[in-house]
Amino acid sequence: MAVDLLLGLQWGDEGKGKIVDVLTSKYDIIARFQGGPNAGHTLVFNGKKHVLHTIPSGIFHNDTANVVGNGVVIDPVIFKKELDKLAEQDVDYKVSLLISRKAHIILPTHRLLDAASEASKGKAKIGSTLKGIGPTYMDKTGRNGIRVGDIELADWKEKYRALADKHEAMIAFYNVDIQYDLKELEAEFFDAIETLKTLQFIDSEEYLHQAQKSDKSILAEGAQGSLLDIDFGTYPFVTSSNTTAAGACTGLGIAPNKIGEVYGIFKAYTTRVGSGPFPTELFDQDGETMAKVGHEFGATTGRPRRCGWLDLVALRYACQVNGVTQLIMMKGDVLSGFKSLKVCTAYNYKGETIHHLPFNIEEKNVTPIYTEFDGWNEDLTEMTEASQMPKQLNDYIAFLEKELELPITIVSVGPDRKQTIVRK
Ligand code: 2SA
Ligand code: MG
Repeated sequence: MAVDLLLGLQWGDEGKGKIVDVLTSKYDIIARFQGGPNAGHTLVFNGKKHVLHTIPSGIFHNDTANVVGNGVVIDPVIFKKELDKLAEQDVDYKVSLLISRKAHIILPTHRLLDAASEASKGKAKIGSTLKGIGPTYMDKTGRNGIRVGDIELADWKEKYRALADKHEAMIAFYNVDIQYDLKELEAEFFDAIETLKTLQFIDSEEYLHQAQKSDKSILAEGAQGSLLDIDFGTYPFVTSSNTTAAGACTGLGIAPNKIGEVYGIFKAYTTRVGSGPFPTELFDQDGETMAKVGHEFGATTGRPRRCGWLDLVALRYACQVNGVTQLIMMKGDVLSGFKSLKVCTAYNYKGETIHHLPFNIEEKNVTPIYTEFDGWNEDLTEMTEASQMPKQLNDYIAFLEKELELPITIVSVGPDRKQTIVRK
């Protein structure tokens, strides 16, 4: 059976967690393929909010297996905290949570290196989540990393020491003011490693291969968004993994010809957290309204998210890179009450109209060209059927479908599982 993918098409926070949770009943296995505790996947059900960082969003369903793939980076300390939260809600993760031996481990010094690197950049900082993501992937591609499978081996602490010592020298090299007590951080780290060891480690590519052979249904869950992809995003203001469809192949060991549906999720407007270009960003009342009504704060760091109009140039690009087969539109409810809505359909790039994402989308090069739409006043949050949706919303959706040449099959009208309209 083919493996379906679910990916964010913007700069993250599109609502992947909610949709994975909604779709989970259709799947036997949910598998995360990249990123780590920089992600914040928010799920709301039974009136309660749950935020997951590293653990796949299928964990609240009893019959679903949840795989943390080889492409993921794991911080044992944060992972342990996530497990504690799940235990508080009586989620029995011991059976359903499976971790790839090939996933890399975030060390305390990776986090410190992230902080030192950001501090050294001053105003040019990436605005990372400070979770050690960049330095951990650097050690992975530099062939120095420590993997989950290593902690089962007798000599792994020697390897750890050598790497941590090297990191300390690198931190000193940055020559920035970072205070830390490594002994204390290590005590917490090694304690969390013991917790990690109580979980099921697997050779996840083999597990997923066998699952495919026995016709199990698998959904690969992305983190962050396509415009944060290390290759295709707004480099260098990106994360350090492939967030796009190809990342599911390398991050889980799934062959490209085994991919089925590619669900692409986007917000009805755009948000971004951290630094970097954002052509349709708003600095006015409209942007403030989106932030306020949409509760646009980072689910991991609490940072306010920047808001702006929907950018179809960027969205089209993301659909192409990912091979999206169907679209899911989130947070349409946040736009209720706007007199008019704008959608960016092209850029004025150095005086020329273009429809593709150029190498450099810095503000000084790019001015968005907008199409304007009438807004709607109806509250969407109680709607459950497509037939209840206001005409202006239908017009907005029809325009997006035409421009993107893809169907919008699900419209989400609130954070709760129940606030989900299936269109076709
Ligand atoms: P990092 O930490 O090295 O991956 O940061 C690099 C850039 O990637 C952005 N990034 C994110 N953007 C949106 N959402 C993310 N997850 C959290 C959330 C973020 C939060 O769900 O809200 O709580 O702040 C996420 N993770 C990484 C980051 O802002 C940098 O621009
Ligand atoms: Mg998020």
